[in-house]
Amino acid sequence: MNILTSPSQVSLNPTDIQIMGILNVTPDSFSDGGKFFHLGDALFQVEQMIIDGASIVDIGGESTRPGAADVVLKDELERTMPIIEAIKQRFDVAVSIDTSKAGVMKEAIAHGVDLINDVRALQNEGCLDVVAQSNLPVCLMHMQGLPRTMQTNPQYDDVINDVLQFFTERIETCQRAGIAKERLILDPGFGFGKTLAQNYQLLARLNDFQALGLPILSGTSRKSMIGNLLNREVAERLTGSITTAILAVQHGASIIRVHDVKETMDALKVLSFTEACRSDDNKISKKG
Ligand code: 9MG
Repeated sequence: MNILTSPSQVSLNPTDIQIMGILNVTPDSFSDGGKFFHLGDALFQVEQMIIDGASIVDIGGESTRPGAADVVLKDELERTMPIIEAIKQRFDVAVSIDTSKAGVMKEAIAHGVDLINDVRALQNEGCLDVVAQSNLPVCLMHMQGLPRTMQTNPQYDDVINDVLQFFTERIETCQRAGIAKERLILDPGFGFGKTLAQNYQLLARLNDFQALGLPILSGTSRKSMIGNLLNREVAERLTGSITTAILAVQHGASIIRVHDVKETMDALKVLSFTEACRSDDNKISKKG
């Protein structure tokens, strides 16, 4: 495994491990209380994430936490475009737009983003066409229901098979729309219409999705699947977040979406060095 730290493009090679740092620019962002909503604060946070090892910064102007209300196009554009522009002017980092709106995707592409991250997997009107007209990679996330109600009573015949089927259908739909399979990234959508046990089943069997031959993105950072298991408030979920990030990489994920970049990077370095030492071939130079 190879931890990428400073490419300005997203790697779609599953042996390259990348940290995607989260920058929510929503006033009600669940784990940072919206404190990075001001441009200067947001840029400071981005710079720190890059120093700490993020190779992708994910910008989201719509809260997707359970129960969140919808945001209109104009508000989402006003929240996200200035920060995308400012990051692109100042930093050499890949920028991802977290949106499900075709209008936001279109503007973000015009502003030079490097990745589309859609928690609705391009199912909203116009999204397939906008992405097909670009050459960008796109993350297709699985969600059952919609953020407002998704945690009410999630139902699956078999969560692994159902998510696999969903991905198979979305991959085919994307290809038919003119989006090459090689541009796709898959994400099981931890916390998006799943019970606690279903989330951990997905984590334990993340490898099953490798059968589809695409990179896997995992986002568990500070989520309820950690809080509810450990009985921890959002501010106390760091250990659980790092543990699930490392498990996800061990189970096949290559892009890890996190709030705590520095701590996750430390854990990844430990994992990577351990893996490198698996074959004792005297190529390892670190002492201690
Ligand atoms: C925007 N967003 C919130 N959680 C996410 C997750 O788990 N994956 C992806 N791709 N996006 C997410």
